[in-house]
Amino acid sequence: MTHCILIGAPVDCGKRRQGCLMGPDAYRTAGLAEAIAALGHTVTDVGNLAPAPSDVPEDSHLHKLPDVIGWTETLLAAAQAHAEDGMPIFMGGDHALAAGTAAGMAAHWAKKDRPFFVLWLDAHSDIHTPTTTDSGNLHGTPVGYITGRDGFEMFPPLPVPVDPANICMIGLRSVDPAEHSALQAMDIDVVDMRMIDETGIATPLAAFLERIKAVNGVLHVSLDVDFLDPAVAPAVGTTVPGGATVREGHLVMEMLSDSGVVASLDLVELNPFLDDRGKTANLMTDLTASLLGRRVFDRPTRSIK
Ligand code: 4U7
Ligand code: MN
Ligand code: MN
Ligand code: MN
Repeated sequence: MTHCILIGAPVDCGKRRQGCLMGPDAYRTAGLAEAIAALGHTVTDVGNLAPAPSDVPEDSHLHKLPDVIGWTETLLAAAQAHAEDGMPIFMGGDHALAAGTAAGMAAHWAKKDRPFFVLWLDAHSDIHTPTTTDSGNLHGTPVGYITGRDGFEMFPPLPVPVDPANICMIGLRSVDPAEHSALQAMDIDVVDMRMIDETGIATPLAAFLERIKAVNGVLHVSLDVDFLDPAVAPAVGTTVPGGATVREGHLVMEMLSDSGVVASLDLVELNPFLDDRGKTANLMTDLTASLLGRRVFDRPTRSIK
């Protein structure tokens, strides 16, 4: 039994297309809390947070920089405050929020002397810095921030960097040249769609989970809607064809559930304005239920002679 803490983070400043601010309420409408409670867990919804005020001036290239910085400050604090009580589930909001959530969780687990890992489920690597981003959209930079890359001097000081060797990215199929160089230099575990096609998604994920278990580590999962194929998850601004299937998504979540290492979760980039009769919000809710133990059968279901 897990105590789940639902935290609304209606962050909508990490990119130009608006709508992610409705994300937390779409998860509430889809029945996220009820789905988790039905699995025997306890759930508290703490409501929606708001960004801290920021003195940093607007930037001509970086979209809504002061807002992103304010949210980072709020979520750094919220993650550390709630991590003590159970499993924080951050209902986004765009992916800019993960700068605060993942860095806050890293700070919490550093105090407990537990090795900290991040699983990044995304079409994109989000490892830009304010200096390398061409779009100026800061939802493409949270991995840059949490790994302590240069260029984030105007952001809240990073409490503790995440070791790039402890990050695994699965689902990649849109990586900018500057991100490509950074990934190669940084020793991040990268599983692109081709590798998923060739080996299946379970093989690289199992290897990563074994590494975490071997050192008694804990895992923060950051699930971007665009990890999934846009045909099954249309409610996202940054659609990239050729994404994970519904079953690949569930398999990842079921394996994460079995591993017992997941400490916290981001649900990001859901834009309910672009959804098709709640289909994406429902799928993200079902995936979260799989992560928290929903099963059709306990394995093995039967033995074949
Ligand atoms: B998301 C992009 F150029 N790399 O920097 C950029 F392709 O959180 C996309 O993964 C970033 O959705 C996508 O703007 C951020 C682009
Ligand atoms: Mn992302
Ligand atoms: Mn993405
Ligand atoms: Mn770069």
